[in-house]
Amino acid sequence: MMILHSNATSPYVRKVRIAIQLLGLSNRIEEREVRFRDPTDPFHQNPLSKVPVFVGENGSLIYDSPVILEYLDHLAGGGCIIPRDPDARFAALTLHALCDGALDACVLVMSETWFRPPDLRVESWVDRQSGKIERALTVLEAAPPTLSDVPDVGQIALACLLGYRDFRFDGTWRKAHPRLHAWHDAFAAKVPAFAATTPVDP
Ligand SMILES: N[C@@H](CCC(=O)N[C@@H](CS)C(=O)NCC(=O)O)C(=O)O
Repeated sequence: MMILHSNATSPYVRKVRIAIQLLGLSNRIEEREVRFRDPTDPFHQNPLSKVPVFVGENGSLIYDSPVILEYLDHLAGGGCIIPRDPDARFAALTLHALCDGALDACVLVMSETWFRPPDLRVESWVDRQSGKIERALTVLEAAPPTLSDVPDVGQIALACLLGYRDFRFDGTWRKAHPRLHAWHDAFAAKVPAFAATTPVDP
């Protein structure tokens, strides 16, 4: 049995959980919720102490989420969520990188409130990160990706980015981004794993 070291609120883990279901791999992978503060939790085998962490077929340790998605695609035979055609492939990978970059900025914004007392927060830093998120959403709103039969890694990442904006930022993106709103709803209707992985605070 392969293992996904997991967390119910992480958007990066959510990408992996959606991919597992899309690729029909659920019965080969056991999910284990990590205990971040427990130094003996096996996910710390990733020296960065970040989830997701995956243990592959031969016991190999695999991270971070883009690499895990590539491994899952390989397990499923290849060319499923990472297209083989070069144009489609690099479009999907670039969309994936854009959405992950926007997610990184979201997590940095949240970290200001999670880890810093109010008098030590740096507004200019939050504004800088918020600018990245806003510019990414503007570009995506101008041309949302066409939803493919089996969503690729870029589309999975976009759905998880929008889901994270709902979860941690009160869904404020929806009003100014009607095309992304429609895209999000179409993705949710097409991919049951999206609703099944809706994040919840413990
Ligand atoms: N680039 C990584 C990012 C993973 C990441 O930032 N995970 C967060 C949870 S959302 C985490 O584990 N944070 C704990 C920490 O940074 O100490 C990926 O794509 O897997």
